[in-house]
Amino acid sequence: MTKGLVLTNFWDASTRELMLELRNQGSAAMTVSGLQVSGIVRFDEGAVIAGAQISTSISNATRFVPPLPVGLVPGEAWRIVASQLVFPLQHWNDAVTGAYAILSSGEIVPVRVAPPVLAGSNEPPRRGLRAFPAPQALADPIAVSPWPRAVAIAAIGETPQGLAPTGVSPAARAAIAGFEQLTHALFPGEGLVRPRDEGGLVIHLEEDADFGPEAYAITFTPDAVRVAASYRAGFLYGLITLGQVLRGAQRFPQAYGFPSDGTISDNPALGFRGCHLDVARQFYASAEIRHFLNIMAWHKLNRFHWHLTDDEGWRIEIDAYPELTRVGAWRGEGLAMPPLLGSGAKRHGGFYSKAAVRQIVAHAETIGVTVVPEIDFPGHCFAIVTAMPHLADPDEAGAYGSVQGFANNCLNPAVEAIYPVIETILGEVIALFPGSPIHVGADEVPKMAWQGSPLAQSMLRALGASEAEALQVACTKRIKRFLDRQGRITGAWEEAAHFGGIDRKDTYLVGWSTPEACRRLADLGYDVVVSPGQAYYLDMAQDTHFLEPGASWAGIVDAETAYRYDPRQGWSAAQAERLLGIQACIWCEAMGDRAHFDRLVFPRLWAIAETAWTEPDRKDFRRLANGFALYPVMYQHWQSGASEAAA
Ligand code: TNX
Repeated sequence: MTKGLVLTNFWDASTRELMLELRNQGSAAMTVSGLQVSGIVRFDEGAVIAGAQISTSISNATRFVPPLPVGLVPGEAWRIVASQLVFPLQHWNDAVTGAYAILSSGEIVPVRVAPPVLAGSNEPPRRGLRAFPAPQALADPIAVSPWPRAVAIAAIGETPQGLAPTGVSPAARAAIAGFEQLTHALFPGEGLVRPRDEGGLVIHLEEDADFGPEAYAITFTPDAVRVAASYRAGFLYGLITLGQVLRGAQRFPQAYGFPSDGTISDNPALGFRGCHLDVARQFYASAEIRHFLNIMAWHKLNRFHWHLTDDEGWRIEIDAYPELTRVGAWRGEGLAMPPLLGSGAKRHGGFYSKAAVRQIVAHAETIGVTVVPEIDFPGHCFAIVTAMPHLADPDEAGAYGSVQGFANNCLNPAVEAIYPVIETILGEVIALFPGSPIHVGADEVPKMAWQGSPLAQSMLRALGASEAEALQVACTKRIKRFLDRQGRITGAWEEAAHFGGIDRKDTYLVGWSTPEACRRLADLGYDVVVSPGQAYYLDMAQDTHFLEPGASWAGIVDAETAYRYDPRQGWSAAQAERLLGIQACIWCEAMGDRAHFDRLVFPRLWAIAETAWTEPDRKDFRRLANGFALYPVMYQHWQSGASEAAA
């Protein structure tokens, strides 16, 4: 039962003070003896707190206690002021987003968190997607993104009522089935695919031996359309192009049409066209994942990097260790995992059962997407360490902290017992993702990790090294050898190249810290997926303004900046041979509010998808942006307020 407690964050950018005001807006008096908060903001050691003391703190989960229980009659407030924060707030979503109070009776009471207030401003914080203007008539008369390799339209004809694809080869038929599934899911009730009897224009899918796996060609004539391809993916992409062209012509006839004469021939610039989603910080139901996969497929993205584990949660069922999800998938008051990143007292979270994973993998396959699971070792392991505390070095003394403020959040590479556990976990994961690369993390081990572990220190001496990262790489090397034996490609973040690095063969690394770091991976002989935070991290804010959501440690990235970034810029021909592709990353610290998801992910994902597919000299931001109003988004959270409607 809510009792009318409301928490408001007041941020003063000039003094860098955050005031948390807990007000009793109910009708009964209460006595409060504690306030538990979570959000992105952390009240690290060093922060100066007035009005309360911190009684417990794990990353962003903080419990404030007053010097004496605070009696709050209706209308009264308890104020806590924090200054000298190690990470001052940059954007409004950095504030406290989840809270509950502990009454002196011991009762736990939910607290409603009001939108933050910025000192000196009466503007509301921005949430949801800016509306996109209706497309205008530009030089290119068809709506397609990513833009194809070659487009030659001789005439625009009448717009058909729908498409009736037909084909006899197994590849063509599988593509038709995938396309139907995709359009029905993304555009229910539009009748994009319909039988001839209902006005569907016949689309002939014809197999031709000369096409690459994802290539296709379309020939338009007044009576019929032909799609030629050699493989299922090529047919599917040809159909998606036609589906986009049709929707453009139907919805915005002033801007787009459907050709009656002409050709499109197409082939992607890059083979690895990825998007990553962090389901550990915030959990996403299977239905959300399926919808997101559909959105990816509509823009011809073909790799889904599923970040299934992190400090804040373990999201995949492992039969051998049910505690991983029993403990690691749920956060809440009184649970081993505290409420984090906006979750409250009530048990919050979730995980994917094996059946759910199989369904998602099968669905992805149907629409041309390979799912790459990531199980992050040995860093970012607070959830597994919490679920399996016996994996620590029993003689470890002291504590180290991660960038995200978790203590002792890594598996210890010097503890032999971790390896059979890792192999058992990966064995089960491998069985769920037939043929996929397996990404094993290997990122962000704290510099001070394992300093108090005698086992780790003697392993370091044996390696002749002094830095924790050397142990991390040794651990990843061993995991890599296991995956080699299972016949799988190993994926990892860029840190796996440090200290000599893991074996190059059957490996790809995702570069994330800077564009230069990505290029260096190529120099070291790794296949590289380029995903620098400065261009492709979709949790970065699109504007410096405090009331704009997002993070900014890697920079401010609007859609045009993301689009103009050229992943090959400065690469030599030899380096470029190592470029597998690019990937957007959706880190989800801020996505507890799904309005942020829509605002941060779109339209930037479409911009990155076009860079992945379209050759640099064919890119055109004006043409791409002209079509934004056509593309499906996740949640339909649109920004309210007319003044910003046409940004
Ligand atoms: C860095 S990039 C991380 C993530 C965070 C992200 C937030 C990388 C390998 N690690 O753990 O979520 O920044 O932007």
